[in-house]
Amino acid sequence: MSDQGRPEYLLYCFAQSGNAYKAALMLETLSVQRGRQLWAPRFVDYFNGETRTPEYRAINVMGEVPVLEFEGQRLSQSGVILETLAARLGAYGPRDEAERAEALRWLLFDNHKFTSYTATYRFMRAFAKNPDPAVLEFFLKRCEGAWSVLNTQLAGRAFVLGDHATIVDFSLAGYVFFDDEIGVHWRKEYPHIHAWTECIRALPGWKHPYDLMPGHPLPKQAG
Ligand SMILES: N[C@@H](CCC(=O)N[C@@H](CS)C(=O)NCC(=O)O)C(=O)O
Repeated sequence: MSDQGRPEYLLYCFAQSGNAYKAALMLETLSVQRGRQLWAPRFVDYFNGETRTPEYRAINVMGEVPVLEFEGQRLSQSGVILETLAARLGAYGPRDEAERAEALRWLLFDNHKFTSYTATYRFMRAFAKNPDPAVLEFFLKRCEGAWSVLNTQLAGRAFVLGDHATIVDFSLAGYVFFDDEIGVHWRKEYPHIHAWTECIRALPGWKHPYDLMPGHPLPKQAG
């Protein structure tokens, strides 16, 4: 808690954002483990265009969620947020230099391929009106490539870097609990990803994104 009794971290987020979920879940598990609420959500009305407003661009020039606010600072990019939280809170960070390089390797893979393709595919499938089937098919193929890579890495490991959860797990887990909206059956098609999602679910404080961040369900569209 801050001196004013507010949680130390304010996370700009909304329920449908897997990128925000990465930080929200890390903060929530640490809140439960430490017996004090470390973070509070600040709802961003993405579906009504808030991230495109000049006011929001003044908060984050990239116009994206998540943003983490603490001690008068603001950070964006989930990978930077996770890495900063790990250093500040002394949890889920890499244990040595070799693991630091490995963590960065997986964070870059996640941001370039795993989350980015999965998030785009899920957005088109779950939220876009009349998505082009050829575009959907293109993104599904890219997703399948990325999902196969992670499935292979997870064979014989509870978590991505080994037997302990790290920021890499929170990063890669941004969208995996939206499996119904993605239309993927982890247990049947990617069994090691399925086993890993069970390990993440078992972390004390785990919640589904829709139960952790504000804004679900979306209001029904008029007309
Ligand atoms: N690489 C960024 C991706 C962030 C991102 O794409 N956020 C989405 C919500 S999940 C967003 O705010 N999109 C708004 C936009 O692109 O206009 C991160 O890891 O934080």
